[in-house]
Parts: sequence; structure tokens; C-alpha cells
Amino acid sequence: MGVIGDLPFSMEEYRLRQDRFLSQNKEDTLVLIPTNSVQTRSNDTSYPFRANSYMLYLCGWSEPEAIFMGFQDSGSWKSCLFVRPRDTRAEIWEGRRVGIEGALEYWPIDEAYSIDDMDKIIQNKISNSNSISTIEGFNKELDILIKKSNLEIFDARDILDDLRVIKSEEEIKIMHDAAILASNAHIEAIKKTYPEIGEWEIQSVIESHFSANQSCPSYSSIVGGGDNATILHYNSNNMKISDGDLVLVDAGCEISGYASDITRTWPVNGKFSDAQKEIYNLVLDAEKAAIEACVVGSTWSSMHHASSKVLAKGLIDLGILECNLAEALGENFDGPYRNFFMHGTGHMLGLDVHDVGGGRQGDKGPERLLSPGMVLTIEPGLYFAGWRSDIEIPEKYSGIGIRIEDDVLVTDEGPVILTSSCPKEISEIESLVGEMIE
Ligand SMILES: [Mn+2]
Repeated sequence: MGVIGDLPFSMEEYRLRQDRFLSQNKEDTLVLIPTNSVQTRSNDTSYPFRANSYMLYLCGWSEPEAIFMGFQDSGSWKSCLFVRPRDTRAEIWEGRRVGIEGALEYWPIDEAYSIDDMDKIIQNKISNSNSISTIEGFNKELDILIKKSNLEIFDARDILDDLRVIKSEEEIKIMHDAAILASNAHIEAIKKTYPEIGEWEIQSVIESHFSANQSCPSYSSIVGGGDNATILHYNSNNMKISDGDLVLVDAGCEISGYASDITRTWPVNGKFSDAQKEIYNLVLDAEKAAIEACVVGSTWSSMHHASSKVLAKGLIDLGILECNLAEALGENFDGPYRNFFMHGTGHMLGLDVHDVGGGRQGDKGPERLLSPGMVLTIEPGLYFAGWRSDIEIPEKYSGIGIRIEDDVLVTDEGPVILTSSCPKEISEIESLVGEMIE
């Protein structure tokens, strides 16, 4: 979004999203969707600003201090934006602003106002409304205004999340681009890996690839060598990786706000040991089984059950679990196999890397069924932490942590793997490791 008005989607697409959202509200409801606030990193420096995903979804506005407002006016919904006004002094320090006129001209909205006038204008709109639909917790000033109104308050996410779950053709195209970019970054990292490489060096290869393509990480890159791979959200990335160890790399990028999310695990010396191969192929089989389960009409948890069954059976076959399959799985998929696979099999993917509407956040009501246009990750893993003393692990598997993750689009014709260009078969990976090392 470097050029003013250069939005990732057509005006028609934004208008369609707004219509679908606003029309589900009562006609006397005032809709107020704020963006995120700038967060201080230390003293007078801030974290890079990243707009709220709901704001990006509704109108593509990426500057801070903005509020999207919707209200009914003589029978039809109007969409408005409160934005920072142009201010030469501020722009000299902080960068260009689109301003009110720019917003009116290039953004999919009907009216634009200065954020400095929000109090007065919103008070006036409140006096003509009977309820408010909003997302609390992003703009303190707005939250106070809304509370003072004493009107009935609805959580706008109840409508917006359902809309965001189904991706349009245009969204899928961008997500596919993000998936290919992250796949290429992983391939380059695999090719540049050698024994004793630093985790940070692999991180640097991956993230340089993102920035060279005008992208950025969609979450903190995880590069864990050996035992560090058994820490699920490890991101210190500050240790060297020994000859004979695996490295687990979970890294994705963002394009126009849309995330990709890939994990690959490979041996730094280019050769899986027999023990590593056994676990790797087990995780790979589980991953493929879960992807196969991503069909229209199946429940959200069916892919988790599919991968769990493969993993539990494999753990028994390898002698790691000494029980039958039913016992290993447990009554609610909470059996002892969870000692080695302690996370979910996947999550929704979109404007947020852990996107709205999936198993993680969709706990209300009946289980969501998979539908065409959903994009989710499939990422089973097995972790044998040498540092754990609460469970027993055969010595030969100690220090092995493996996760394999792809991004999957659900279609009427079956699952489509958006990250399919990133190799995951043992033979493919072994031949790539170190290919770009002299
Ligand atoms: Mn993931």
C-alpha cells in the first residue's frame, strides 16, 4: 500500500464486504470499528504499526488513529472513516498521511472526517441510535464514549468473523502469493544450511527473502535446532545447530495483510538418521491424512482426529507408547499420545495468522463445518524433549522435534495445498540441504 489509493482489492470487493456486514445489523444500530493503537516499544520509539485486521477487511485503511463508522441514512447504509488530518509538521517526522480528502477520493467510503472531531460527531450519531455494534479494547477513548451512551452494545465480530472465514477469489490469490513466497524462503534456507550453522543465520535467510520481496514475517520466525525444536513457540534463535541435529523452521510472511504459515524440519547435515526418519515419516503420514480430511462438509475437528489416529498408532508401533490404540487416543483425543503432540492440528489462516472463526476461537455454538473458500493450516508434530523429566522417552528419539505445516484451501474439488511448492519428502529435502554452500 505504498502509493496513495493503491489498495489490494477493488472498490467493488470492499463495498460488497461492507454491504454484507452492515446489512446484518439492525437499522437503528450505529457501527463503530476502530483500528489498533500505536504501541510503545521503549521510551519514545514505537513498534511498527500494523492496522487492525477488521479495518483492513472492511476498507483497507492502514494508518493509525482511525475509526470505521456505519449508519443508516434514509434507508441505506453509509460507510465513513475518521482519519488523521493532513499535518505538514507531523508528516515531516512521521511520514505522509492520506488525510480526509485522500480518503474520500481513493477509499471505498461515503464520508470522511477528522479523528479530532470524532467526539462531537459520534455523540450526535449516538443520540439518533438505539444500539451500537463495535469491537471493544482497541480505542480507549471510543470505548468510554460508547459506555457513556448507555445503549445496547453488540460485538461486531459475531458477524464479521463469519464473513472473514470464507475467502474470496481475490483474497485466495493474495494468500497463494504469500504461500509461494514463504515456500521459496524455506527452500532457500534449506539450501543454505550446514552443520554448526546458527539458528539466527537461517532466520536471516528466510526474512531477507521476505523483505527482498516487499514482504515481512507474519509472526516471529521460529528456528529451533535439536532440543529447541521441542519448544513450540521458541524464537530466541540464538544457538548453533550441531551436526546430526534437525532444525525446525516455522516461518511465514504477509502480503497485503494476509499471512502464510509454513513449517519444515530438516537435518543440518543433509542426512536424516534412522530414528529421525521414523519420526519424520510418521508426522508426514499424519499431515497427509489430515489434509485429506479437509473436505467440504466435514467438521473442524475431523482433520485433528485424522492426524491424531496416525500419530497414536505410530507411537505404539515404534514402542514409544505401550497400550492399545483406543487407550493411546483417549476418550476425547486426550490420551497419552498428547505427551508428544500437545497442540492442535491446524488453525484458520487469513488477515491474522491464527485467523478468526476456527477451532481456536470458534468455541461458541456448534462445531464449524469446512466450506469452500476456507484456508487453514495443517501442522501435526511430535516432540521428544530431552529436557523433560515428567515423561519417559527412548534415548534414540531424545532431542527430536518435528512439525510439518502446509496451508490448505478447501474447495468443492477437495483440498488444495497452497504451499505445495515447498518440498517435504525425505529424499527431496536431503538433496536440497547445503546445495548453495560452496
Ligand atoms: Mn501455524
